[in-house]
Amino acid sequence: MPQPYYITTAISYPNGRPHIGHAYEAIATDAIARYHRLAGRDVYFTTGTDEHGLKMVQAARAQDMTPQALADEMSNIFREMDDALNISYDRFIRTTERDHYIASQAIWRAMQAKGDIYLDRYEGWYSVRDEAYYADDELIGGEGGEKLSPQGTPVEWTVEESWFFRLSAYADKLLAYYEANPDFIRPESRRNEVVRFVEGGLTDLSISRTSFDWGVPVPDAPGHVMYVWVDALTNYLTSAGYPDDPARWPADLHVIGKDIIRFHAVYWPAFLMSAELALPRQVFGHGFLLNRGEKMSKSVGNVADPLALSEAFGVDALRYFLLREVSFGQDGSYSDEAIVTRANADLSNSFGNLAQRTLTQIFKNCEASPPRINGHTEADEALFTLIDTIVRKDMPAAFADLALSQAAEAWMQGVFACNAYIDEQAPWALRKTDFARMETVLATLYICIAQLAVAIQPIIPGSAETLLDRMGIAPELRTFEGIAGHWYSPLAESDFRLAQPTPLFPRLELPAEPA
Ligand code: ME8
Repeated sequence: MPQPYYITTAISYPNGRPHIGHAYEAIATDAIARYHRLAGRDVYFTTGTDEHGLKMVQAARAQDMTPQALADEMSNIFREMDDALNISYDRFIRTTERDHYIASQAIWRAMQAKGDIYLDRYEGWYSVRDEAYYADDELIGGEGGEKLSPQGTPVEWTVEESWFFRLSAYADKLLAYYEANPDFIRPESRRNEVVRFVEGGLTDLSISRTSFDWGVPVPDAPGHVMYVWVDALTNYLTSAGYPDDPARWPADLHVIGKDIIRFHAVYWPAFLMSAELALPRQVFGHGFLLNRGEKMSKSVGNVADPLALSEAFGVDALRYFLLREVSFGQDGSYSDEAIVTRANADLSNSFGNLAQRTLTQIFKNCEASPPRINGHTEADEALFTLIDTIVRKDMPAAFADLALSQAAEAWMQGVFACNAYIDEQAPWALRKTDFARMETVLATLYICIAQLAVAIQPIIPGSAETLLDRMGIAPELRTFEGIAGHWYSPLAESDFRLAQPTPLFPRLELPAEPA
């Protein structure tokens, strides 16, 4: 039985169109999911939209729509973005779906049965944008002296009757859990931030609202809907089949942005402990994407549309750029120039050119059929050994450790080595002097290129597939282990013939208008 692996993104607020930060999270999570599939696991990958809460009510009102209509329209656009970016999700969950109401009410009842939920009055500073209450000493001053949340969003003094969750009872249990599971929160900087926050003591959490009705109804409490974060976090359980058959639970990895680490690494495990459910194995807080080093904001007008970027540059150029350029866990910056420069250097000039040169020579000189190896030299052996190490050791280890940019970097080392080998061996010159040696050189490159194409599938799945199809590589060979051990035999069927090769990654130009 393959080992199960359950991975999730955060679920996005569909109060507006997706931005590049949403695309980044989906792409990074997809690469990890695809890596685990290649490594033979039974992967279950979920993403979706978080449709309740005051933020949705207000965004809908501003556009004279119902929250449901806004959610329907925007959720579709998020799903279209995922499809356009080749995101291999197994379920796209919407929190307005029926099974999600059932799951949210079930976890509520479980926490209530534990004695962790009580009714009280709430007064505090509430940020609609963050959908969160803040303590007075957490607030910061704005430019005009107004009070702002730690995220810099406006807050309002709010008073309401509310159900509370006894979060204060969980501080010690959480700290013990972090201690016993040092990898629960990553990267290290996020873990330290969470531990410091919990060590400061936890206050009980207001978990219902009476001022609007766009949410999951609290069981047996007319007039109360759940605080949006209670139902939002529960999406991971809903998708796992909770409460009837939570066979997919617990999650192996929640991939989220650094701004919502507290919800996932403090509130969520406390809810789960209260409901006596298993905790996710890991929460990874990735960094933020900045536009040329600046925060994206609608008012500045520098919010890039991921669909426009992928249309302008190609899905795989965008995916490769984001995963190669941004060290996973750190903030990163993007610009049209940076995408074009990186994609041209690595994909067009290095890998694409290597494949094009090799396949064209096989097409022209070997009757379009991948040649056999006729004996081998030390140089061939050295290249094989290097590519084998990269494909079977370095890249899987980097992916498994969520070091996505390192996986891409290791791959590029392999591409460079192949390019150095082709220049040194000069198969075009051997054609007249030593045909058998030319065949060996081209066969060696053919095998190495197939290996590199297999290993890079998590990052650029579409282009890797196109190349592997063109090269006649059978589907069962397209895994880390499947591709290994074929050094001296051609990988394609003997009657396979290459078509006339065309460039896999045409060189990109900067668009006249920014994408
Ligand atoms: O937070 N760069 O939704 P959301 C990188 N519904 N990542 C970014 C980003 C940026 N500039 N901006 C946002 C929510 N993100 C909640 C989550 S989960 C149970 C509920 C990330 O639409 C952000 O950190 O504001 C989050 O992980 C995801 O995009 C959705 O953000």
